[in-house]
Amino acid sequence: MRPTTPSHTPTDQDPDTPYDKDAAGGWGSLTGVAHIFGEVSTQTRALEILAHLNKPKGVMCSSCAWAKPAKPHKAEFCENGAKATLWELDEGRADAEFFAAHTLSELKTWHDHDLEKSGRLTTPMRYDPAYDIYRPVGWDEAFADIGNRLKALADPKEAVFYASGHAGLEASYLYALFARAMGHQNLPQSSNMCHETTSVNLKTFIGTPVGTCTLEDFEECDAIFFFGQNTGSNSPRFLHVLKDAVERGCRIVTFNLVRERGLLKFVDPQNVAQMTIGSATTISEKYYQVRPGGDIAVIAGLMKCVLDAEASAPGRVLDHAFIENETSGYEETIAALETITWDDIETHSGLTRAMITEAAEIYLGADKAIGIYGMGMTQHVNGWLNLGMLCNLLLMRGNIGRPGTGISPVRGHSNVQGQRTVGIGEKSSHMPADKLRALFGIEPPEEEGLNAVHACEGLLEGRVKALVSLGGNLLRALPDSARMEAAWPGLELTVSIATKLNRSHLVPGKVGYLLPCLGRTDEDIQETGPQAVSMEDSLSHIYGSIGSAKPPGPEVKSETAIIAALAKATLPENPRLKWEEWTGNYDLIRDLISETYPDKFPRFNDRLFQPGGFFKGNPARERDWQTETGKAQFTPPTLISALGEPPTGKDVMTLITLRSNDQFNTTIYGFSDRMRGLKGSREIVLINRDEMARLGLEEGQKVDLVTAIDDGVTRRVEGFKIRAYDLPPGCIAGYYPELNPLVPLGYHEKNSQTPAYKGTPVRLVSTP
Ligand SMILES: Nc1nc2c(c(=O)[nH]1)N[C@H]1C(S)=C(S)[C@@H](COP(=O)(O)OP(=O)(O)OC[C@H]3O[C@@H](n4cnc5c(=O)[nH]c(N)nc54)[C@H](O)[C@@H]3O)O[C@H]1N2
Ligand SMILES: Nc1nc2c(c(=O)[nH]1)N[C@H]1C(S)=C(S)[C@@H](COP(=O)(O)OP(=O)(O)OC[C@H]3O[C@@H](n4cnc5c(=O)[nH]c(N)nc54)[C@H](O)[C@@H]3O)O[C@H]1N2
Ligand code: SF4
Ligand SMILES: [Mo]
Repeated sequence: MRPTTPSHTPTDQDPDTPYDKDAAGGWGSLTGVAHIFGEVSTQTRALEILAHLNKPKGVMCSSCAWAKPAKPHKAEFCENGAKATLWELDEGRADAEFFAAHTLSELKTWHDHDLEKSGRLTTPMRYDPAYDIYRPVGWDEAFADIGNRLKALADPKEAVFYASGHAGLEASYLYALFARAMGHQNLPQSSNMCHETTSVNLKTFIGTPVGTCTLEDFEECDAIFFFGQNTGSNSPRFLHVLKDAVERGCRIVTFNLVRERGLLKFVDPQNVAQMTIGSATTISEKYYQVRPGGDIAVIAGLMKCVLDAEASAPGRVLDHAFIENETSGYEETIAALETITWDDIETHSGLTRAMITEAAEIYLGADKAIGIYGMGMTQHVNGWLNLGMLCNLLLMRGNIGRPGTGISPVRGHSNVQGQRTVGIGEKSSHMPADKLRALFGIEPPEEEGLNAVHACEGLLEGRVKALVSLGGNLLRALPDSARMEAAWPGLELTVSIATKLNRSHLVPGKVGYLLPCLGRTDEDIQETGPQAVSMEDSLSHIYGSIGSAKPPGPEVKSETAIIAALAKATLPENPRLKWEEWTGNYDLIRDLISETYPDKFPRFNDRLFQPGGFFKGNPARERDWQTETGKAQFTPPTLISALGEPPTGKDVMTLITLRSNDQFNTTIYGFSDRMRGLKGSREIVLINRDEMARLGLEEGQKVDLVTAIDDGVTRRVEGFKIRAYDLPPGCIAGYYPELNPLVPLGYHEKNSQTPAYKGTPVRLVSTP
């Protein structure tokens, strides 16, 4: 697949001032925001809306899922939050006139950046295959036709309802209810490509699908261990928490392939002294450039050091009482650990024993430690063992379920965790059957539904016929994206509910609808007046959010209203499914959420605007282990690497796909990866200089990348430029979503099917 080039010339927009050259935050982040002001014309109220971002009764940032503190700063947002907000407040319009002027074939030649930059969607559209354009359609006609087509499916299980983690809890609950009332739970979500490794495996290990930490833990911990999470780009306000922790003496150790700026040093844009005098806070006291998939080996080494320390000071290092009373599998785990040699550890981690011992000393010196991780751990074939090992390390010293300790996966989309909490998921446990029966008289499906990878397999095999998408850009986000794009037009029906145009909308099914919705910043007025929506953050706190911007057009409807109308048009009459009433008053939906999930959402409406959000609770935090054994589970290290197919042959490299701070997933704001000192084209391959010399490659040379997995499919992307970069040997890096055609659909985490976006074997082929 040949990449599309942007229709404009990417420029250098982010001159860092000299004193924060090497730090994240600071003036650099402010110029990043200014650049978005230049790119999209935004409503004059933009600054006022930003001033209330992430504050009670303001808008909750629609970008990442980081926590919103009870006592916010004056400006409680980061560069990315501002970008996402301004991008949504865009005054440009992709309206009926826009669509009349461009065929989908033409729009397919546009860059992702330019598609979204065409502005907010304003009118419901239906694809006209005769002219290859989208044409306006009335809402009533659209709802009726979609409803009829969903009803006409031979089996409701031929429908798939995808959700990206944006939409609020209210719309998400109705979506999950709609699917089950229709008779399926094919509810894949963006987390299937993200933290599904967490949802499935943490549940097995410690009995909770989410992290155990709250903000208070970060105020008490003595050490934080980071594995494969890029705070500076992906959850920037978390840097303030880390800075405060470092300043009170907490020690931070990071394992990452790339020397990511935010985790090295940080200039606080809220701190006048740091901004003007320019002393940046060192975040990671130790930073180790581990090899891809090398975290199992690293943690095996750390665990060995813990055992050595225990041998020197028996009874003083391990938390014996905790291991005895609260865990199972310890002996088997230690037995497996003992078969691993330091040679294996050094080879697979790329670090020396001395380095790992030095890091272990920090772990041993901490009474309370926290383990943090992100996609560097989850997006691997053996991501399950990455998480198993991190749990092992923490459990050895009782570092879960005590204040100041815990395991903390940093989640992505602003409401990705919450959508799962209110039923978006393929399992019956996501929306309890007894509640569905009692509240609505619905007999829900028992058969497990399809996750993202299984839905794609179903689509390739012709079992999946209709796809509804609540946000997102599935065709760009999925693995094997070129192969999936070829299969997509075989769908009988596609329905996309979206704010902005993206590549997925350009590949409709035989019947294709594009329905414009309000974003979170937009005012949402229904029959009973202005409505709030709500979301859950990475640390399991739930908040209300009220939009106040003028909607992009009179026809644009809220996500809640669109889903309710689709459900009403599809389902048989049932007086207990009060779609219209619920649309008129979202408080009623929150009451239903309380009734369906009484443990997590008691008095939901009363607590909607509690400063800092309300905590939904976490059993592992209380040492209530809801696992099969009723105990926290140690996991024997039966493998030494998280890679599925370690590179064989001299020319095979492990590909990791990265995101820049100038993108939010498939939304490309611009072409500057300021934090990594890269700018201009995104069609680049990063590789270290020794590997360049070994493979006979030169800076700027163009190469094709070909997947080195032999499953009968050729996967190739063409014309990517070589760029020297500080990476461990044996690996190359490039950007998501440009490189997604290379990742095979079947190459995924073993238990959860999370694609192995961080560990795909590929060959570089020089092109003339
Ligand atoms: N600006 C911005 N913010 C975002 C997003 C965005 O696209 N842009 N996306 C949001 C979403 S949906 C998500 S899920 C999160 C993702 O946020 P993160 O979890 O931080 O995910 P990535 O940036 O994909 O990769 C994380 C890091 O893993 C490292 N890494 C790769 N392989 C390995 C490995 O084998 N071991 C170790 N130790 N490290 C490795 C990479 O160098 C990278 O720094 O961010 C959210 N926030
Ligand atoms: N190679 C590779 N692939 C990856 C990853 C990787 O690290 N490497 N990361 C994976 C991860 S972590 C994730 S989460 C997925 C993300 O996959 P998705 O969630 O599917 O993708 P996004 O890019 O977040 O979706 C962007 C689109 O959402 C729509 N949108 C924005 N705001 C709203 C809103 O308020 N409402 C509605 N209805 N629509 C809205 C807009 O139309 C926009 O174009 O990608 C995955 N893919
Ligand atoms: S850290 Fe995340 S939630 Fe907070 S303002 Fe930045 S992007 Fe938004
Ligand atoms: Mo994600």
